[in-house]
Amino acid sequence: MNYADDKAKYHLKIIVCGAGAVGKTSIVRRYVEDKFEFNYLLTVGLDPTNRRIEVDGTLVNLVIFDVAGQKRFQTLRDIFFRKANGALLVFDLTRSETLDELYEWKEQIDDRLGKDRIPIILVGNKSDLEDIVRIDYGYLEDQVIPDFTPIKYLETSAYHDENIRETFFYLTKEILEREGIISS
Ligand SMILES: Nc1nc2c(ncn2[C@@H]2O[C@H](COP(=O)(O)OP(=O)(O)OP(=O)(O)O)[C@@H](O)[C@H]2O)c(=O)[nH]1
Ligand SMILES: [Mg+2]
Repeated sequence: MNYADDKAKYHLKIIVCGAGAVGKTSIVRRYVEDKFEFNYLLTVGLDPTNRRIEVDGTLVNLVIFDVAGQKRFQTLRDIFFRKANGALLVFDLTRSETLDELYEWKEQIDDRLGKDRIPIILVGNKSDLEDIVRIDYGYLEDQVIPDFTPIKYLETSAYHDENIRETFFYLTKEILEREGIISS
């Protein structure tokens, strides 16, 4: 695959972390291809794609690394984390156990890249299912969100295309601001 984008001056690596079936691939697919698939096709290994984004007049090429959430595919994690500029930490709003696994992802980010060194957005996905069952927001606000020190917490739906572009926009903007490329 070719990630070259001559018009973009900056290339940022975004990693998408989270347990199996939380919707990592669906979020990326919605963002890059504007498509959604109901069938679960689990990711094996690494699956990088790219998309151009403009923030405050600055053109950026995002190289988005989607990864297998299932623990049996952990061998490629070195390449996955290497030189990441920002991360999405994704859990499934209908399955609280996916939050427990997110603590392990956060630990790996801190270990490999330095504690709180890269900006993180905490993403609660599948917000379209909230009428069925969802993790209590008060609990998230009090007990969970502070643990991840995210720049933002966003609830998304890859299915309904809700907050997907916003997620990538806010993360990119924060990275560019921290690098001094755009002013805050
Ligand atoms: N209702 C609903 N279903 C979703 C949403 N996002 C993903 N799904 C479904 O959840 C299942 C898993 O989605 P994936 O995107 O493959 O999950 P993943 O995190 O990439 O899983 P792994 O590759 O195994 O780590 C699929 O059946 C999707 O259709 C959403 O926003 N709403
Ligand atoms: Mg996947």
